[in-house]
Amino acid sequence: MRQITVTEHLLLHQKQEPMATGRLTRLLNELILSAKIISREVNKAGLVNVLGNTGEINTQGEEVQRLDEFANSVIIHRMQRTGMLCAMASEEQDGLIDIPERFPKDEYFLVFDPLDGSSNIDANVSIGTIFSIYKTKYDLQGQVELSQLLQKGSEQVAAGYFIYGSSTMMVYTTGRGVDGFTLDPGVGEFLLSNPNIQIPEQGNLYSVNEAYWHYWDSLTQRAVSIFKDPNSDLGKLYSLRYIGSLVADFHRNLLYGGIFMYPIDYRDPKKPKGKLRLMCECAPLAMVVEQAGGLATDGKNRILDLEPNELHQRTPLFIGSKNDVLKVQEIFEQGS
Ligand code: P6P
Repeated sequence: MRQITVTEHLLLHQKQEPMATGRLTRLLNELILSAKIISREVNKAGLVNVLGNTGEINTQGEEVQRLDEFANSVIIHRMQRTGMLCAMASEEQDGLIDIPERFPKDEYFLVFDPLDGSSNIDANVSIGTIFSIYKTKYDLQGQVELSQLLQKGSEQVAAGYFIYGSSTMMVYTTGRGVDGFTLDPGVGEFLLSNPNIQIPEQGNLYSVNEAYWHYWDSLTQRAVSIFKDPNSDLGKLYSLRYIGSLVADFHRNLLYGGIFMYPIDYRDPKKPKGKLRLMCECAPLAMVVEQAGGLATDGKNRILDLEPNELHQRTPLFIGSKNDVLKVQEIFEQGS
């Protein structure tokens, strides 16, 4: 079968969009180049002493790994030159990333997590880049304000991730289904490998860090317990799979079926809404999973309906196969 490259796929989709101007295609192509550069470094990380901590602390108070910094700077460097963006925001940086005056601007806003799961870099566990693209609604003359950019996930025009694992893959959606591409390092192209991904309606995997059991409220404990109760009405036995790398856990569940949960826990009073960030992690993955037939909630509310009030707003996350997420929602609704 003739292999379709992601660039061809983007152009095909662009032709099918009557209003398409090619700007989003240009933006995604630049992101793809960034991911190829990051993939090259991730895949040789163990060899060129790129590993190890810089000793710096990022906006989330986490140790910044050299590859984190590298990925962040590659994306910023390449994307600011596209002329398609009015601003960017990175999980690694506190505030907005402005586009320098010397570059043209346009109406798109890119939010990204440059290298999620980076604490696993030294152990060669799969890690990923998550991206989310919005169109701004305001005439952006001059300095863009954050308030003009904070939009709920349902407003995304594109979202997806790159996963750097046994192979490097890109999974993305522009609202017309979800497709997966695998990088052929020999030719340096992402080739269509998983067309029209559909997540199984019910899985048999649940992903959660059970070490936090005693920091969860009783409803959360009940929601997690359902997946290991042989007498539950889920009707099947589940396995626990948790890598501690969101993109890797999400990607496996997307393909095999299952639910990933990162509930609110009461360990850290500074994180009353849980650990994961709404705009650069949860909303893009929620768009992907919904386009693949799954669901994503904060336990009660659809992730894509949550209105962000701040850039690094956190949210609890229950995401994956429709029936599994609905089961959790049923438990939370019973308890409210
Ligand atoms: P915990 C990685 O730091 C990350 O943000 C996600 O990739 C991952 O799902 C989560 O944190 C793991 O968190 O608390 O289980 O170690």
